[in-house]
Amino acid sequence: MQKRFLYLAMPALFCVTSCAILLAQTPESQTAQPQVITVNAKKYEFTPVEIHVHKGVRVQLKIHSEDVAHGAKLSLYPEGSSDKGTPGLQFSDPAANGKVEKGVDQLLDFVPQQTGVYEFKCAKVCGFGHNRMKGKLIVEP
Ligand SMILES: [Cu+2]
Repeated sequence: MQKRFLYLAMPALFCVTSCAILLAQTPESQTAQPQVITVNAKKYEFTPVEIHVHKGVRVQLKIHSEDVAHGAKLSLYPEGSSDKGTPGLQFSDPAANGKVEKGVDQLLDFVPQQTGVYEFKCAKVCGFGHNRMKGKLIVEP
């Protein structure tokens, strides 16, 4: 009888313990609700072309291409910034910035650390107007 109880109790105890450990380990930045913004990209514009976010609030930009493959590459430093030390935008996956995969929405996940205007431009040569395909991310206090 006691053995049977152990067979039942041990897996349950294991479940409860591992769940508690997982919950305790999740950093606050992952549990905090990010500001999710969808940006539509088509030849040769981003909509919206101007994005307003707040310093310290995690942002998820979803870049959706409507025609050919586009993507966004965000400048890591605000316009006019001479300090090239710590980036003003802190990406969870820096490699995602400017990475374009055909048919897949690009996800840029970051926390703005510094106020200012950050330019973003199309990260994939998409035609004659590619060089003027740009937008602005404005980080407010
Ligand atoms: Cu382009």
